[in-house]
Amino acid sequence: MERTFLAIKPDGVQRGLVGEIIRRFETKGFILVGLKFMNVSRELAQAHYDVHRERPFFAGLVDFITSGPVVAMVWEGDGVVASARKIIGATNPLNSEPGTIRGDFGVNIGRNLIHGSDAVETAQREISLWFKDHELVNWAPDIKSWLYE
Ligand code: D4T
Repeated sequence: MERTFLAIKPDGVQRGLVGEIIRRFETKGFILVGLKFMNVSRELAQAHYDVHRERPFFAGLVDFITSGPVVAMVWEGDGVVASARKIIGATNPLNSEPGTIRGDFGVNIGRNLIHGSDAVETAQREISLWFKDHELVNWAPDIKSWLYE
């Protein structure tokens, strides 16, 4: 089944939004398969944001993601990559719809609370960058037949 990588950024952690953010994916019906609370090394931050290496905001992005602990997660479910991006909202919280995480809790593009993989291939790359195989839990919740036909 499809998987995505999500990370609650240091602003989400500092603002006490960890439970609120996780709740949104959990109650939607996605399945948590990986979770860790961690400080991010500059090496990992640079690898994660490699596509933005030439962008003017790259250095600030690396400084920010390494500035405090983050919650790194892997979630599973049909269509979870695109659906999680909808739950998260547009990159700039000022443009994010109310009801999305960024729309409800953010006001600044440099403090947009959470990262979510933007495509299935990106998710695979990010999951293997952030998690070792043995850190992912393969399980099926007992309620799965009430989530999927
Ligand atoms: P992430 O990758 O954090 O989930 O964000 P998005 O996928 O929604 O957006 P992105 O990759 O284009 O940007 C990554 C990260 O950089 C910050 N950013 C972005 C910024 O500070 N200034 C900018 O002008 C842009 C475009 C916000 C998210």
